Amino acid sequence: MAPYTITYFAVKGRCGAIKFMLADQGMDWKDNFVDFEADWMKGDLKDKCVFGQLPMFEDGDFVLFQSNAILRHLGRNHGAYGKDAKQAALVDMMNDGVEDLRLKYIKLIYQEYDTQKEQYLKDLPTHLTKFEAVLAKNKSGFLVGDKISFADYNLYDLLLNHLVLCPCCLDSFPHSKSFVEKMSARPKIKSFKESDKFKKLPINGNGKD
Ligand code: 6SG
Repeated sequence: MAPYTITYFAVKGRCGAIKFMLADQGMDWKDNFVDFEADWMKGDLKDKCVFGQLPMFEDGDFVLFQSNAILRHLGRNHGAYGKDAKQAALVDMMNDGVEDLRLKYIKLIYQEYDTQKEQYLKDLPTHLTKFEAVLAKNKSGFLVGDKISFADYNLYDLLLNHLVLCPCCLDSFPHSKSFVEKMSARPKIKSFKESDKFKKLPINGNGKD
């Protein structure tokens, strides 16, 4: 039986990075999809969630909320959290940077898509430049040190979303582009992306991407 269960809406959303990480680390999980109208709005699950939100992650009888806490938990358990305390702090820093951009992306998708997309794409290079500089400096091709970390899966997931939003958004960022290519070429990520588990889910819950 899969050791992990992910309870979330039937979207990639905030579970995209978690699933790339699990797949790449050779871990299986069970998806428990929650229907927004039928289950979430009418049932009592929301009241049982620590912050009234999903995803919920179950590792046996250990239950965890907050997508970034879930990433960190997996990073600790699967050796994807830097090689020492300083690298772990740098991984945290990079993941917080990814979260800052993800929040902007989510705001665009769910609140401002029809009015602000052009402005968002104008501002995007300013944000992407920062990740580009880190990737250019670190010769391993990863964000921190010479090993993959949970922040890499998180950045990868978010860059894929941006490539759907604007297919040429990485054209002036060669290191970011090759980061995405290298991540996509990892055999377990490649086969996960070819699976129904990945393909059947839309990126977001409102049909916008
Ligand atoms: C939504 O915000 O997917 N959780 C979401 N929404 C329901 O009642 N800081 C934490 C974390 O990192 C944020 C959690 C996050 O874990 S994620 C949640 O629980 C609530 O608040 C974004 C996402 N949206 C897609 C979606 C499908 C069903 C509900 C939300 C229908 C489609 C879009 C909105 C309604 Fe929809």
